[in-house]
Amino acid sequence: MTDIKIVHTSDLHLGNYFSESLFTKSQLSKRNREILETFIGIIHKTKELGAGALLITGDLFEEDRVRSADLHRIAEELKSIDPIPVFISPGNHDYYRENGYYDWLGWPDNVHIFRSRHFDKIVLDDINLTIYGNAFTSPEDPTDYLHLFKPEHKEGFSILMYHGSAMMVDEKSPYRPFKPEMLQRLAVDYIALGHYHKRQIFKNDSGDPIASYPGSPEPLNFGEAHPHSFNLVSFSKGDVKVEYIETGARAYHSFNVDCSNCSTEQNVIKACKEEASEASSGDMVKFNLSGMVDIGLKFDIENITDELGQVFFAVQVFDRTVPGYDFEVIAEEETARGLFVRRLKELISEAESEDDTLKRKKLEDAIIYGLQALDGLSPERR
Ligand SMILES: [Mn+2]
Repeated sequence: MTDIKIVHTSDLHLGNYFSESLFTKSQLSKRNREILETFIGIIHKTKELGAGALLITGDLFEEDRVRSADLHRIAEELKSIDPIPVFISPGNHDYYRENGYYDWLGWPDNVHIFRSRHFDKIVLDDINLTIYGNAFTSPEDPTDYLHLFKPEHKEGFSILMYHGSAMMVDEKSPYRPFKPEMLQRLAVDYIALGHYHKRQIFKNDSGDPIASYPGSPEPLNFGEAHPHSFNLVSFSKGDVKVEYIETGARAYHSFNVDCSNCSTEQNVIKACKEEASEASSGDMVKFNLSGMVDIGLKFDIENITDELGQVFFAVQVFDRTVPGYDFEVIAEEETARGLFVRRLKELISEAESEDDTLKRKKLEDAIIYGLQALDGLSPERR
């Protein structure tokens, strides 16, 4: 069998919503243009790397939000790598529906779209490769189609394209859940997965890769601070190798900043910058301010966000600092404050002995809210 390579990507979510509290309108459209450029970069890379096919395992588009001009651009770029074939298995965000964009007549001849929830098979004779795939045809579908999969190729390498949720524990999912153990029973050389945004490789009992989520090439929120890439999969004589090719125009970061020693906004900004030294100026950065600060000290979060916004692409700041009350000292007072703190401390130790973390946290919040109220300050929700 001749050796072949394929490029595998998924979960671009072109036209993504993004967090409106983080991005301005123009940043939001800029981010979507960047995702488009990253996708086009992957198309070009497919040719440069000498790959025999480009596989896109779902969630290429975010619902109906793809712009018509972008569809034309994508079609043009995909056509530019003809005769390299391109396969798309629609996911839950871009599920196949009649007369939708996947039925658009503008797709070039080298693009094949799977349109049924039942598996179809395409044989590429020239490179001796068989590709199986199916499509989401509704936004949710809890069926495990892998149990119904019956490969019937005779020679060459074989790939199954599948958008679904690998469930490590016994949980339910509306997005085609399956057990990872299932993967090595499928009698294909590689299962190209899609749906999860964090890249992952599954290996068989002998330690060889059999399946992979390439992950989203561009991060879409603060939960996606992990690395981003697409897969270059090489097949040679029964050997499968999965390589990550790094992508990602910008990254997300979250930092906890201890503000115990801060008494001015300038102190806070400096502490934030120090904490975020690993972030680049083009990145999205979230700061959680923590620690005990002087009673009555209230930072102007808007001002801090503004100043840090000059340093990074987009910034969010959350004030989780707490007033630095000394509960031991206050508990000794023969005042309403003293009585309040003594009573709350009793309740907190009760919650501790009951091992009720949630109750304890609520009481710890209550003691601070109560003291702020007793001190004539307006309690701030933590
Ligand atoms: Mn999905």
